[in-house]
Amino acid sequence: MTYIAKPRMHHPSLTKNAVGYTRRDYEGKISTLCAGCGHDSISAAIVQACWELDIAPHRVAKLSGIGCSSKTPDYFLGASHGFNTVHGRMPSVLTGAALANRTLLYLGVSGDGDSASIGLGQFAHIMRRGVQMAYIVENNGVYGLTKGQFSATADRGSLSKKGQRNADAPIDLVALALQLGATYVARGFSGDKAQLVPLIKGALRHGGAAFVDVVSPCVAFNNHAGSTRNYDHVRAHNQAVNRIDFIDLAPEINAAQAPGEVLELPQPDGGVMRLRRLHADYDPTDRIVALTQVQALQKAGEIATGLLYVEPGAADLHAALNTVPQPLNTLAEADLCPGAQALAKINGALR
Ligand SMILES: Cc1ncc(C[n+]2csc(CCOP(=O)(O)OP(=O)(O)O)c2C)c(N)n1
Ligand code: SF4
Ligand SMILES: [Mg+2]
Repeated sequence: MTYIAKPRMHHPSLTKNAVGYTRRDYEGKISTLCAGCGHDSISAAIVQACWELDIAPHRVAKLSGIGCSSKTPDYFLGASHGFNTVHGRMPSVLTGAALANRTLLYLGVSGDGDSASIGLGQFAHIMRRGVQMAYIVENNGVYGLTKGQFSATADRGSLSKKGQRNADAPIDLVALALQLGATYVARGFSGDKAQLVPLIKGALRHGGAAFVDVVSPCVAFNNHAGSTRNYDHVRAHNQAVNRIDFIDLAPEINAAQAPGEVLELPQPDGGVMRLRRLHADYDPTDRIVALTQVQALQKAGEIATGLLYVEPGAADLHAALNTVPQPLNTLAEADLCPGAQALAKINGALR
């Protein structure tokens, strides 16, 4: 396959963010995905989120598995660190990288096949360990790359392009992430960028395991009538429970908003995330309520989107293990070796 490189020239008047980069600096190679694939819209949302958050591209490490979705890190953040792993194994590689160097921002990109089929065990353990990351699943209900077989997230009773009915119960990654202890759980739709960009920004700012499930139609194999992942079906059944209006560092109450309409969530970096409630009784800080309400909407045939759960002061794996702040490859022998006396003491305690 030949890649068409984008021209490197920037117009001098392009707007720069606070760290001196234009939006173009967050792009990657030209996409080779099918025209209209939802995954390309998610790449554009990631570019927008990182640019707006003033994240320097070289501070990000993007990791993925195998699939059309897992190819997308080639199409955004071309100046970031990247590792395209084996099918379903992105979480363990991300965990290792995050443990070795906690100074980078970790962005995991995966597909529903990659995370809910072959990689389900890995998905479970990265969520329960609380690895600090933004983990995005580009969920189309099929294995797009291998030509449209049902994935484990496909709804029971939905039809394949050739008319076969899916007999298996679906795995809902949102419900799983909630049960497994993820501390930021959201769902977006690739066709709603205004909702998706703030959800990704919130995940990148979160202090623990952040999971974003993005319904992302596959136009080649899963966009027909009878599929529950086609653009029309998702638009008709998308039930946003809230909207993140903005995340900023200077909280200011908007007097026009009714009491209780805006929920303010303090962030670890001193900022405040503000949620505009769309369902008055939806409480995104209560894990059990979130799980119940997401499943109730699902039973009614609706797709709950928005910030479904957040634990504002969440801790991560580094806090649990009490690790050093420096990247491990910068530690000298003196930092790593406690000395003969300390070693003798440890050995003595084990006798
Ligand atoms: C170990 C292994 N098993 C199977 C495959 C074949 N394979 C490649 S991509 C894929 C599924 C991808 O589906 P998904 O993660 O949903 O990504 P999509 O293409 O739909 O974005 C499979 C089964 C593989 N590459 N490696
Ligand atoms: S096969 Fe489907 S998932 Fe893959 S690029 Fe085409 S539309 Fe996207
Ligand atoms: Mg898929």
